[in-house]
Amino acid sequence: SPLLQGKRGLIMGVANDRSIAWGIASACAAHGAELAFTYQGDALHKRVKPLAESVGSKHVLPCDVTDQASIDSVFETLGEAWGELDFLVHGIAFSDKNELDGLYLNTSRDNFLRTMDISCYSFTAVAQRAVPLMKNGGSLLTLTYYGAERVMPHYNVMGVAKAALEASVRYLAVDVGGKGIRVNAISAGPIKTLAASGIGDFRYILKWNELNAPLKRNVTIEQVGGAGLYLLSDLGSGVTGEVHHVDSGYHTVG
Ligand code: 0WD
Repeated sequence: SPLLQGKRGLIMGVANDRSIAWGIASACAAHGAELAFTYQGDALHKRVKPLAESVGSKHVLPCDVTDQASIDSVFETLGEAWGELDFLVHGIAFSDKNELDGLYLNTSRDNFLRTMDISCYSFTAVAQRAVPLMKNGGSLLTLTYYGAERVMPHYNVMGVAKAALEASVRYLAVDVGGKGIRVNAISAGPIKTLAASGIGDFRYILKWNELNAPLKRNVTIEQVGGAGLYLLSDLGSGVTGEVHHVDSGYHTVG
């Protein structure tokens, strides 16, 4: 039977049909969830709107997570339309691509702060607004990468931001656990998306993972979607504060 029947979820970070957030959204929709989507900027609206409509979504809202007023307005709208929220997916990250190449040593202060703001703090910022709407418990999910744990070529400041994001998953899990709200991250293997195209030598990283991961292949957004469904639904009801690897097993050897 559908795992998310009667549940309502907000999906943040769909840029197109290759986005990891879209893989998770598709799995949730297939299991009966009612979804709302946010998009960043007018250019992405025309891509996200048809995707959202294809899964019957009535709420497609602009949100730039660097702008607190824009975050507030999303949760005001959802509060009025739904009154409550069951789950949230955060698939948002950004860094200047000039610094996703070469040395971490050369990271600028401006890009360090911007990367941390968009890729780490934004999850805490949306959690702050989502928690009051999770009146019957809930599940918050973000996306991270192995570069948080080990040095990966060119991942640089994004690895530092993901390490902070993973720590924030643990702190948030403790803060909201008493309300029956769970907080987890999926550490996905490399997938060719818009955001990944900014990372230096990404094709090489994909090939490296394919050759060295235990499963000898890269992961798909459908596979991340399956793990997302588990963490967002009652199947994952005993799991919180976790960083779950969906990476063909690469973290066991890398
Ligand atoms: O290999 C990969 N693709 C992996 C991605 C491996 C492991 C983890 N991840 C993570 C990413 O770091 C990110 O947190 O998964 C998450 C989703 O990324 P994605 O699906 O790879 O990338 P994409 O489809 O580009 O979606 C990320 C989106 C942005 O897309 P672009 O490419 O336009 O930057 O994050 C959104 C935006 O839609 N975004 C913002 N949303 C609101 N406000 C902002 C912002 N300021 N900045 C970026």
